[in-house]
Amino acid sequence: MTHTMTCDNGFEGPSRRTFLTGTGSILGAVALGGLAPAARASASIADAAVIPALVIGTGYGGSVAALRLAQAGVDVHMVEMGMAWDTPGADGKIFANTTTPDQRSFWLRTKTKQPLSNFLGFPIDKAIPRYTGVLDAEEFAGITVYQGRGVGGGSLVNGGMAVTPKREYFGDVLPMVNADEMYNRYYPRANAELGVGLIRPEWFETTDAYQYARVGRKHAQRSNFPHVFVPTVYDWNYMEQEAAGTVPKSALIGEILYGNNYGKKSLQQTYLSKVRATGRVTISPLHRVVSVVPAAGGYSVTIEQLNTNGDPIATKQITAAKVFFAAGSVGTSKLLVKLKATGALPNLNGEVGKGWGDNGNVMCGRANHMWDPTGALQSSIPTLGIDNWVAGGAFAEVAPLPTGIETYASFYLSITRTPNRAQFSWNPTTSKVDLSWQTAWKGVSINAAKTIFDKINSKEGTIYRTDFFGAYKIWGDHLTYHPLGGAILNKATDNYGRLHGYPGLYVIDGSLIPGSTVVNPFVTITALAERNIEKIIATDL
Ligand code: FAE
Repeated sequence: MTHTMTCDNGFEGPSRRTFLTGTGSILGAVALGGLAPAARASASIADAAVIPALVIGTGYGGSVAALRLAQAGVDVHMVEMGMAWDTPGADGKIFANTTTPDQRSFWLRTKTKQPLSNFLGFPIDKAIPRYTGVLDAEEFAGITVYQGRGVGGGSLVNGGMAVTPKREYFGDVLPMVNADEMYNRYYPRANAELGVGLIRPEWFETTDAYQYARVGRKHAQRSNFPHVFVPTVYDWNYMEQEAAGTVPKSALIGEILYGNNYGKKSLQQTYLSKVRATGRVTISPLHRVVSVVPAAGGYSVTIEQLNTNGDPIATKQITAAKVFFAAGSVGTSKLLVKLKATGALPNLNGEVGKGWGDNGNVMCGRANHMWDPTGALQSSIPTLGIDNWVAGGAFAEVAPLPTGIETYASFYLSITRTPNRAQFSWNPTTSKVDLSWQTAWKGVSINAAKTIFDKINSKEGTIYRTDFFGAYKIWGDHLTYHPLGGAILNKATDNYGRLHGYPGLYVIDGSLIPGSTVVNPFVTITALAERNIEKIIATDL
């Protein structure tokens, strides 16, 4: 594998970030005042509105669809169940720090559910007020699926790792899509629009903030694993200024999981800022689509307006000629499965709800020797990955543990090759959508990750940390950050996301992708959306 420093078609990267967190007492982070340059929310959609195009969700797929439709002259309404995230809280900041979660941090929970639930053996989750916060830890029987909630979708909370899969693996990701078109046209377009860039190598080698990544690289090298620098959408110049103390800090004070107040180019700074500039798009935050049924003029869509307690405060019925499902893999799949089963869209085919995967996510930590400190200062944006995809089916991101103290730990999120795929189905007893994922299925991913970390531990004379996910639990095997699938391209839809059985209904998000992107998914979701919307605009409008 290449040790490439280029981003396009380059490598795949490791995974996403994430981590940690803790309580203010354990982790000493700080916060400065100031606001992110967030986009403004627009007026909310009117009851009985009749519109040409409705986009459900404001993540990657939804933002691409809205921008290209608006540029083609179509008026678009975007409906988003989460908040606008354009107004600072009492502390002068829009988003809470990862180390000090508060009501802004979680979607409708009274206790945090942090991906890394323990530290030094102690549980670190804490009580918070119920609120329409930015990170949803959505629980299914066998897995917790983390997702962003708000205008910008997953881009609000994700690690910003912007990775294009290596071309030789693209056939494993989207075998039904022409790779030449993707690599010549749509991946470059997505990378350019998202503002993807690489860390300056000289800075990487010298800054305290990436000591943890340099230690991770050294251990990988000593076990003969190739490493790669992973492109991100964080503004690297800004991070260097953070280190120099000339701008308010974000990545360097551990902001990430509950939003970055500065530095990260979320969709609000990229696609959605262009969306607003068209003047053709309205965004309704705190509005949740609950039904779509055929009607004269297209589709009748029922939308609930929510308060910040998550309760419906109004119901709106609108008519849209075209409806784009961009509610994310879980959101879109749940809607379609429910609408098919309850008779709203009975002609959706039997593929709806199928082919869901977790991108093989699994996390672990290693305990380093005292002579290998990983640093008290750790940038929250990962930028280094270890590649053992060909030999072991694992790609591991060297992730931060930005606790503010020296932990002597290396922490990793691995993306692994796994054959396991689950199905969403309607449960008439609970009137909810279930997911058939089983926790034991993560065993394949653990074994893949072990091809890297057993070898490194053996070479370094080190052991796994057992204090991050519960008492004596090595593997973070209970979650995913990368839900993919549920309305697979060319199965539930045609080859461009048109839902079978219903002209004018489209899927344009991560639910089109059959369970794995081999690397972090959002660049592929964006590029596929660019491909599909171009065809739809050319032929259906
Ligand atoms: P998504 O971005 O999830 O947007 C869907 C939107 O629809 C959300 O804003 C929902 O609130 C909204 N919605 C859902 N249901 C409804 C409804 N019924 N009515 C109205 N609105 C609704 O979808 N990926 C990477 O490539 N690199 C990373 O470093 C990375 N790190 C991550 C870290 C975390 C903590 C998490 C949670 C995810 C991370 N991801 C990362 C995954 C990435 O964010 C995710 O694949 C994309 O956001 C999915 O894009 P979609 O457009 O499919």
